[in-house]
Amino acid sequence: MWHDRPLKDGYDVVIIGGGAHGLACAHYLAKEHGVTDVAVLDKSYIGSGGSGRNTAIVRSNYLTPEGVRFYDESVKLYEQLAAELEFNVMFSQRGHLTLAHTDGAVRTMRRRAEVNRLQGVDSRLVFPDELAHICPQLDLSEHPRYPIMAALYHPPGGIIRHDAVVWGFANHADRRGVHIHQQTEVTGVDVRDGKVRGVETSRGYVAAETVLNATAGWGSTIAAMAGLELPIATAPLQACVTEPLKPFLDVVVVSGSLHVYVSQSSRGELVMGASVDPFGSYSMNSSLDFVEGLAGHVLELFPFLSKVRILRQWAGLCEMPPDFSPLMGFTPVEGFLLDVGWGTYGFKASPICGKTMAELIATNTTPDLIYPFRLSRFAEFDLVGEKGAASVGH
Ligand code: PYC
Repeated sequence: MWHDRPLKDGYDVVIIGGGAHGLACAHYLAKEHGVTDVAVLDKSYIGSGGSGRNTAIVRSNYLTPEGVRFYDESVKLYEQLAAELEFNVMFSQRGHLTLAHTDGAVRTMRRRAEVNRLQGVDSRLVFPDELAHICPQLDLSEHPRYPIMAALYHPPGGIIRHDAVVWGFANHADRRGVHIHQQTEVTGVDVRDGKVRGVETSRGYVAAETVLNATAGWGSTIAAMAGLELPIATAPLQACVTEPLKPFLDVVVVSGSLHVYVSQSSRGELVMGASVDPFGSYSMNSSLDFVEGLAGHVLELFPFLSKVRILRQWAGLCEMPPDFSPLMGFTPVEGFLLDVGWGTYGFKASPICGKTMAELIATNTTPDLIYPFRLSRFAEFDLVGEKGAASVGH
């Protein structure tokens, strides 16, 4: 799928982070702009960070017009990705339900539905009579502690095979001459006279005109190496899967009030997660507290799952900016660029991040689509408040 090549002592572009974002950027740089003197560096194996740890949900039913437009372009790229990468990424647009259990949540879903519609995104409010057809497995009775009052229904949303996305981008970037260096940790960023000059790595110094920080969890750590303090905090996000079950759930179900999201993978496992851990940390340990809390909430939605066993659990790292929108683009350090701060939204944005960051690098201009996510928005009091589109509370 990709080669081990010698690490050169310099590249035009160094991308830190061999996840879906970094590899997508390398792919689009090479494919659409002919920029191939590119190295993607990862301190572990590619896809070992957020790209391999997320719950593979793709959607564009966000709250702000800026967010909806951006994630919608990502969904469109995902729709063509298997053909573009000649690799089955198993994108299943099975529909996405965000349940509302309170009057306040119904109001938020109504607002999201309106914003989505105005941006041309298929998304609408549905009530229990229709929900009974879309997802008959849900407990729609009055018995749960928080009965389901309505839901935001987003038919184009769904799930994808996240590893396949990473491998497909890596394969195509490699075919066009990009160097992918695994087990190559960046330990320093060389900045002189306000401009980036290269990076220190566990395998030696690498010079570069442009350095893109495309890491998840360590975005602020890498930025600090370039002398930048970012307004983001890192917290673990845990997830788990059950033993495989016969297919019964063909829609993604999310409840922000119950802090839970559930989908059924092509292997039959239920893939489930909750909110980020309630403390800042770089730990990727799993906890019993998480599965206990999650199981309680899942059983409020699907009581018949009470005998199902958890097969495995894991954690990843999320970096949360105060407005829950990412940090993309230029920084005060010339040549040092950001694609970080994805909170719990990172994986679903991978193709459009790669495409827009590649355009920014090749043209030295910020594409309109990502202008709202510039770092300077904090100093300019121009935030993009996207917390209301989070799948779960934070
Ligand atoms: O935003 O869809 C989402 C999501 C699901 C799990 C974490 N984030």
